[in-house]
Amino acid sequence: MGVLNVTPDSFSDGGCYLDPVLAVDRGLEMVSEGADILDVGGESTRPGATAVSEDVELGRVLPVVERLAANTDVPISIDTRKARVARFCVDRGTAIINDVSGLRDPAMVRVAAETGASVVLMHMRGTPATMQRNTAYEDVVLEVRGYLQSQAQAAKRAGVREIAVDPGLGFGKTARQNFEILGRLRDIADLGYPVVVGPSRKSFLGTLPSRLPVVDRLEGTLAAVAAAVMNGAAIVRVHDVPQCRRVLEVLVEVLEACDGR
Ligand code: HH2
Repeated sequence: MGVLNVTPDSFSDGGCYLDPVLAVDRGLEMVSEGADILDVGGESTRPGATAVSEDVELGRVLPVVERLAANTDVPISIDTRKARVARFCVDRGTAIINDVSGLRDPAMVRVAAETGASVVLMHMRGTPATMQRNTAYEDVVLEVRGYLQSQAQAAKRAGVREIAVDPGLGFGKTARQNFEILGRLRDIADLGYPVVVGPSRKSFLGTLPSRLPVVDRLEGTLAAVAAAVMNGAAIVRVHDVPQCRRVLEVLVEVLEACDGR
């Protein structure tokens, strides 16, 4: 899943693709680099980010979603917490709703159920503005797992057809908790839903002794991707598509070579 942030303030690519023409070019470039899904977002959800209005978000994403849907067969995903934004995008060709607030809003559940859109359901505590204030968990993996299970079951009951779950790396978790989630991802994959992970360039990858800035987090991202896939992840959300693709090709060989043993 290639990340396309149409925002001025995303933590690693903010301001790069605010012009819809540049955004669409970047999306098609990621397709040519091997992305199987394009995830378009119009609101940064980095820690401390302030929410944007529905109209601002729609103004950013709709022209991009429309043009991408007309120019590629790769499924488009809309990264939004707002039911109205999701509805407009699905009406214009988006196949997947990526909701970092985990379908907390009943209106979002209705949009997914009524339109038949697939959903990525992610765990986050609070909101992006507050999430890093409360990172105390008794067992982070079990708590995230329990939340994803109950939200997914409720969504199924409400008629949502296809659900993937995401533990929400960096959303209300300490660096160590993010590493623990990656290491114990199998416990979440055991729920039976495809698991999505989004480690790409995140700050927990820069908290190691080497203290790396965003531009130097590619190798850490790829290490996190490898750990996640070996532990059951089905979809990885990344900015650096060709590098990730090459890592995935090797991982697939490793997994296939052991198949059935
Ligand atoms: N992370 C971000 C945004 N959306 N969606 C899912 N399903 N999983 C994630 O881990 C995830 C996500 C944050 O990363 P990014 O889009 O690069 O930054 P920003 O929120 O600043 O736009």
